[in-house]
Amino acid sequence: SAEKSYAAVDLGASSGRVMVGRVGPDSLELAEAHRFPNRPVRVPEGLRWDVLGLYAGVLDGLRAAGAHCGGRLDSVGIDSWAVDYGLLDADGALLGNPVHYRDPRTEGVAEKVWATVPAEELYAATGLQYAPFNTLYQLTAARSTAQLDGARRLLLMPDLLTYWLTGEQGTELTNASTTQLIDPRTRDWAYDVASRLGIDLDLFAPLRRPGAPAGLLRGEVLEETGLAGPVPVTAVGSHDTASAVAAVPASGERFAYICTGTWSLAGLELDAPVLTEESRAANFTNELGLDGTVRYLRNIMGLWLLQECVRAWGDPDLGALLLEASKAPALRSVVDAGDAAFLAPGRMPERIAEACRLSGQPVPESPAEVTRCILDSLALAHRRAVQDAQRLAGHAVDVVHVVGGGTRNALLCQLTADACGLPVVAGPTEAAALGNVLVQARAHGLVGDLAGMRRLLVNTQPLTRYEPRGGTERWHAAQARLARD
Ligand code: LFR
Repeated sequence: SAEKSYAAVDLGASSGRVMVGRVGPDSLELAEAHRFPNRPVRVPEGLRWDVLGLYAGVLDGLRAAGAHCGGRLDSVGIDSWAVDYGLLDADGALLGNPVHYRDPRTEGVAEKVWATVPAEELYAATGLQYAPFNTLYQLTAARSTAQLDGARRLLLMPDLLTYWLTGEQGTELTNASTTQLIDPRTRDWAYDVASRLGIDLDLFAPLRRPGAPAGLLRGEVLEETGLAGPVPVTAVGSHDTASAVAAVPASGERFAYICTGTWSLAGLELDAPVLTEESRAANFTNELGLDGTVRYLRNIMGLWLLQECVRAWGDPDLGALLLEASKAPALRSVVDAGDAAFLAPGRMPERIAEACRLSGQPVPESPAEVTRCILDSLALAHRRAVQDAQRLAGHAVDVVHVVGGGTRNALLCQLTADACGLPVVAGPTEAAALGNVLVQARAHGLVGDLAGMRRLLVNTQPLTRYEPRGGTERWHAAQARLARD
């Protein structure tokens, strides 16, 4: 038939899922085949990913995906969070457990890097915002460790899983752009930066672009999943945010997006990077997207703040909590949701209370009050990112698209519309999986360019619109409470 079935493996910081996308010339349907928890593990040497557990989840998911479509899949694509990697020895065996980007090993490392390549030069050459976990800093933190010394290959998370599935190695470009070792103008390695910092680019497998073939599922994988071969694996925008932005159901160019989930990634899609000093000071990043696009955005802590509180409170009912939060007084206290001080896990309600106290605001007490403080703070950070991005890139917008897990949070969507003073179009929730599926479909000739992919989304996916309710000056005033130079 004209309809094809694609499996999208989408790995997030707290759960992984395997979705089946059925795509026809005018149709697009997504179904969840399998979902599994992703639990980081703290061992004596630090915070690590359970990569074997993830791979087992991927295999279970592919089996479930096959069962959905009579054992036949037209292709498989993998995306995950960015920056993290596994190291392989000369025999191709994994060396140790991949380090979690929230592991504290990168504390104080950036200053050492900047002593060799000043922060201004680093930004001009790579366009990446400062985040302690950028692969560049992770590799510097790992310098002279037995593991890195013994490594002959570095594979980013989705590329590592692809390697295990197919036996083929590559470095997918959209995710490579989060290493801080890529030049966003040439879309190739930042050779000069790497050599000055003593980072051996031969560790990386050759670059591959979204849509490129990434091998066939190995015989053993077919056996274990019950799939009928051959099943090609296709490189997608393997950075989850690249896939999610590809699935922003925008028409035209005057839009901002916010990819919500553990993180909020808020910004613009541009055709060229913005590498000015002003942009660096505002901590905007230039990650690479599909078809020569640039994801010009800022990382905001996102629903991580709430997830960590909910964990500390012993997992109360989220629906009830959000309902109460919607009735709590608005904008009573806010925190800077962009602050890297919230990066590490643990004691989140106390850390938020502390931030309110330090900025001279009322301290939220009940879970509902803390939740309201978090959502107001996120909406405020969304507003700031959307406004700053427009100014810094000279690119105006009239709508904000919210995609990802946060679309289920109606209060967050409404507050974001209010704060931005712009309509919010919320959906799709599974944007990363949809972007993943659409890039596979495109590689197999089923859909056209990025605009064509987006038209298909607009015509097939349920979207919810939130109008701003006025009162943007209150958000402006709240921002002033946080302002520091
Ligand atoms: C979102 C995301 C962000 C990246 C962060 C860490 O899932 O991929 O884009 O900055 O995780 O990898």
